[in-house]
Amino acid sequence: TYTPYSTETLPSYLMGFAAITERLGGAPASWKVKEVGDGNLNLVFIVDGPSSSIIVKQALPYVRLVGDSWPLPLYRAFFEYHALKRQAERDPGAVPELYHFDEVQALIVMEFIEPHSILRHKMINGEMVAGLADFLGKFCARTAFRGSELSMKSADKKADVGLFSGNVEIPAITEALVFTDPYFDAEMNHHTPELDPVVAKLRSDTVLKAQAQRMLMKFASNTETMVHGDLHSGSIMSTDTESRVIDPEFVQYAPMGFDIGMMTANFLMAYFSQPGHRGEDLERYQEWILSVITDCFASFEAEFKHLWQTERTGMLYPKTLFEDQQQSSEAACEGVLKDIWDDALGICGIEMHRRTLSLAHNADFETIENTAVRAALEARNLMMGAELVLNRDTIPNATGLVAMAQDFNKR
Ligand code: SR1
Ligand code: MG
Repeated sequence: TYTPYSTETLPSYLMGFAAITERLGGAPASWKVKEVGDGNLNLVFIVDGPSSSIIVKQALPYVRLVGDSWPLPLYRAFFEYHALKRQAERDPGAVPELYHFDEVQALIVMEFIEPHSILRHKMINGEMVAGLADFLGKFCARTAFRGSELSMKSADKKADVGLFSGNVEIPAITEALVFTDPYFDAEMNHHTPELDPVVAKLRSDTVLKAQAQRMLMKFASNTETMVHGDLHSGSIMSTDTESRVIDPEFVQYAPMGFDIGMMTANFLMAYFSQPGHRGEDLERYQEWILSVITDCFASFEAEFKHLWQTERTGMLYPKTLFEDQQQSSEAACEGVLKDIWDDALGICGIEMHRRTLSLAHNADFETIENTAVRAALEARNLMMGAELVLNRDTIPNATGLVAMAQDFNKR
């Protein structure tokens, strides 16, 4: 039966697995166990042995952030495990290596990624990460392309959509918390009090709400590819030169623009929140964040086009239709990229709203203690989010997107 482990009880569970014992080295009594979960849902342990360290992630049967009044199925660990396996195949080296999965205990043992730390904390501290945009653009492009029928056999893709459709409650969190709750006075919502007038304006905008629901309809029913589903700066770990993606328990099949759109929103929130965190190097650091956004889209586009040319083996846009027509194939690829861009901007705007108005906020803004300062920065974020949801068709490219951010940053 399922038992949530503690720092005291975990070693006796782990010592039952020879490969784990060998990996950690030494006697179980010498292992040091820390619980470090700072996310909203799970237990996360670091186990240090004389030879190496590992991560043990165990799902709890409820939402940790809220408590046992909000039950959540343990089966999400099964989907996270399968997501990690697929991401490792689609972008080798991008995610932690898997060592062990226990479905009954809803528990995954995996690589301890060190000396990396959570990107969100690095950005709040004003630290730059070389190669970040290139890595993330490629990760989004490779997982989007290789998880779709541009690459996969149609039968395999459909079987996988079937497998992941067994996950209901986790997408339901996104459907409510991301796409719906920000736009009305939902029970678990909260926002900085000084934002009241801006929030009232957003919630009275029926065109905005209709657009958000239109994006929800796509998210819930469009199974283009397997997305990470929660790709924000808390799901990325970095050193100054190297990055990895973690934590895909919100995996589902969804539009190809979802991950890059959500990630961009989190970079924009890092950007808008910076005046609350730093003084003299503010402009330089904000410019770096914007360069991550433009470079990320450039890397995404280049990699997607490369995969289009070299790995288009699925039933979508088959080479038989385009083989002697290089130009029409390129035009078709541009069309797909245009749809991804449009979806990414829509998701981006909605994510900017939900992290300021719904249940789960970002440390980028939350750690700004002066609420008047915080609200002024959050207002820029909210208004730009609305502009993205309402008028994304007027933004031609990432240069236009960051120019818009610079404009809102002056308001
Ligand atoms: C109740 S879960 C709240 C949020 O935490 C996760 O990290 C997801 O972002 C989810 O929306
Ligand atoms: Mg998470």
